Amino acid sequence: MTVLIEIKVPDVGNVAEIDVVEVLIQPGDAVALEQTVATLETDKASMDLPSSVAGTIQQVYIKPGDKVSEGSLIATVLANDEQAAAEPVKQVPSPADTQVITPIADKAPEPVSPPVTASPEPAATAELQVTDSAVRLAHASPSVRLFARELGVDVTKIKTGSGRKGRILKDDVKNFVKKVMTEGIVAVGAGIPSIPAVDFSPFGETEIQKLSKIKRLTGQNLSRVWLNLPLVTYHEEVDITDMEAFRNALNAEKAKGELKITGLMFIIKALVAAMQQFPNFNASLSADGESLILKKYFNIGIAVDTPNGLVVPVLRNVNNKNINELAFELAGKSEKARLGKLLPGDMQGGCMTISSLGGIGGTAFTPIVNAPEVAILGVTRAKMQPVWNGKEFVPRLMLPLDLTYDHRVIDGAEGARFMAAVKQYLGDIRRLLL
Ligand code: CAO
Repeated sequence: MTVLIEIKVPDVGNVAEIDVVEVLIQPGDAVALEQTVATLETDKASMDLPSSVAGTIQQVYIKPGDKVSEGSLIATVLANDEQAAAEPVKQVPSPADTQVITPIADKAPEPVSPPVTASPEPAATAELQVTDSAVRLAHASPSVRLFARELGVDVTKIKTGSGRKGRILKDDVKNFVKKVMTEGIVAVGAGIPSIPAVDFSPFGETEIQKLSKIKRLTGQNLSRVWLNLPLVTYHEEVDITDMEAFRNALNAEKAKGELKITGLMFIIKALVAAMQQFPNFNASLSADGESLILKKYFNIGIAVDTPNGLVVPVLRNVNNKNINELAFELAGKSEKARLGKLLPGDMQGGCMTISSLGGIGGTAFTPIVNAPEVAILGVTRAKMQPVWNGKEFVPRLMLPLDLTYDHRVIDGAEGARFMAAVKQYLGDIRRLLL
């Protein structure tokens, strides 16, 4: 038994006239399921009509340039045996059958005026599965769609084409791929949509200023970290009244012009003492995320603000250096940084970073980990505060600290214990000698 199936224009959403752009079949052609048989075009979109039946084209009723509408007959297909078996209606007997229902060859409808289907039941008509709204279809020819498919591009993601009526051309597909490859380094892996470009001119005058190379590289690195690491920031306040008294006494002993000690040197020492106590903070996660690489050296990166952007020179073997040596080394490296003279080696090998904004101000912030390190310490401005000592409020100099850590490596409790240790060291710097 053979089944004759009619391919008709489906409901494309109240469009009176649809242009036939391309006809891709002719009588006698074998047609596969989902194979495009024609391209139609409305004012708003172009649509490929995939065949929902596999078989042999028996008759074609349209040609390019024709105008059709919903229900117009496109072609008739003699369905293959498997489909014929599944098709309950509109059966056409094979030559061996005696009971002729529809003599296909004789009764084929005239191409110019497609007949109403002999079998009105929906199951008898293999209408093309386009979509229920032409507006949602991408405006591209079958060859462009094929090209896009070969490159793994979903054409519906290309919003408008550069062809007539916004038709998507091969070049649009190529440009789309180029855009994804250049912008996608950061965003596409995570499937994050990019921020759309905005024309600011309606709002006022603007000026374009190129970002420095340092800013561009820092930006890429920070975005990568932000997207890859689950970051937690923990805030703490540390009483540095005694430490500050000692620091002032030290500086008072210095001759005029001699390098002064800032509180940062004590923070560096306290940080390393806490890292020795909590080795997970002096570590990096292996690339496969399966193990922790514990470091036996203590190098601290210091974020330095320069006219060209942020750079992070590294102070090496901090555990073996005293406060004066650290002050001298940081002064030299931050000067080099501001003059743009740091060498790559000056910025490598850090174990943990300190970002100190204390000289500027602030009460708290959330620094971003300098991966592959697992934590960073933020510092903002110390200020006198009334602190309850059990009997009375006393004025104490309180230093706000912010610890951001990679939660894959550091647990919340571990982070809090680490900061409690830093607090203890800075609260009583004699403990650094223990
Ligand atoms: N609270 C109060 N005062 C502070 C302080 C704090 N937490 N930290 C520093 N100060 C004081 C210093 O004692 C110094 O005072 P005097 O002028 O009276 O001596 C003054 O602020 C300036 O200090 P400094 O910034 O020159 O020195 P530092 O050792 O504290 O910091 C450095 C050195 C290189 C870290 C710093 O100059 C710098 O560049 N900071 C910016 C880092 C940055 O941009 N981080 C952001 C990264 S995230 O985008």
